[in-house]
Amino acid sequence: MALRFEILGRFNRARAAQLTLPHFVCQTPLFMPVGTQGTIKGLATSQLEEIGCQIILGNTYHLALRPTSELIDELGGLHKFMNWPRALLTDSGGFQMVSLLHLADITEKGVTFQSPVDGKPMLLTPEESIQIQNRIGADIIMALDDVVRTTITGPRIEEAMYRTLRWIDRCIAAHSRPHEQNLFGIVQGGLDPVLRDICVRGLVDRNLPGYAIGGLAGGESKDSFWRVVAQCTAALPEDKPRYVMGVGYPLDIVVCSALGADMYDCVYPTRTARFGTALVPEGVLKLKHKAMADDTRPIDPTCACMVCKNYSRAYIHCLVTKDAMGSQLLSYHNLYYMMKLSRDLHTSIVEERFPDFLKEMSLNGYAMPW
Ligand code: PRF
Ligand code: ZN
Repeated sequence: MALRFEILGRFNRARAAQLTLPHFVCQTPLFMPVGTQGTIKGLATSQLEEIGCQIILGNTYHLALRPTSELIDELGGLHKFMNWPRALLTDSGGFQMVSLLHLADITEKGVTFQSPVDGKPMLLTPEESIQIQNRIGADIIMALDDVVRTTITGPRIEEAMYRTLRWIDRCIAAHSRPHEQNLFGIVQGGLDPVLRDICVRGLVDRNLPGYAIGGLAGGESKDSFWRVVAQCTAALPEDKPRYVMGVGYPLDIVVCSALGADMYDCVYPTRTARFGTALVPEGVLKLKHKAMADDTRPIDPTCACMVCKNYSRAYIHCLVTKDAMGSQLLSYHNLYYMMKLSRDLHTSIVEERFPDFLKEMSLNGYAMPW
């Protein structure tokens, strides 16, 4: 195991912890921005440090195609290649193929797909996914899982859950750097509590350094989503980090943290920035709106970020859709917002003020589900 997880405070099921990884000591709950080709679109790694990012996500699938994991390995690993001194996590690649390439096909061997480079059929096995992730060198690597949409029903959900359990053993056997990299297992099982329970138990038996809850944020109702998270966090070990994959919206992160989850990742803050939307305490602010054209206020007058200290809504309105700087400034602010949200969650739990934090958030106009 290459991590330490120390719980610093709790409120009911919520916890605030210190997660010590090979490259960085992180505070949880934490949000991980998503990079694809070894970059968070539009931001330099020095800016990510300035914003307070502790750990960022890289995608095995994208990195394996270009520049290839062999080259990253030769050049000293992804940390060095992208000049990021803090923690990194790589996803196993299967989910990206299934969600990006509808041509992907899953068999017991692995995930087969057509190469977007030359159209040739390719196969990603659990062993290869781990070998690639070992070469890339992230602090946390993810098991290859069989992901199906939560909105489908029937035997395919059960097949995918059992296959994910069979694949975890192939992943564990293939992992060559357990003292430098942490392999997390992924709980699947759709919205079925019986299948989720079997999957949690199966993974917990393998005594992994951390666990992810997968297969969510795919169009299911909030109620079903929260129910699965609540069930999984209640059954996963107290002393290991819990990561809800592909989540999410600020409110989802608050709710999942209240339910005992610790880690999150989502393209939302940076993707929505590229569409001209800023995250603010009241929800969202659309910078494309014509009301912004002569608005001299910062995006969020209560925000201490470089963008809010230096630029007006009017200026960003003018840039948005016309110059890359518009989406860069918005991505900077949005990630700063997510980092502040993570920090506020952490400190309010440690300082036993979590209920006050929830109340303040609802006063800002967020409708809470309780
Ligand atoms: N599995 C993997 N990556 C993911 C997910 C998953 O279930 C999700 C949730 N839909 C986001 N990213 N490997
Ligand atoms: Zn700001």
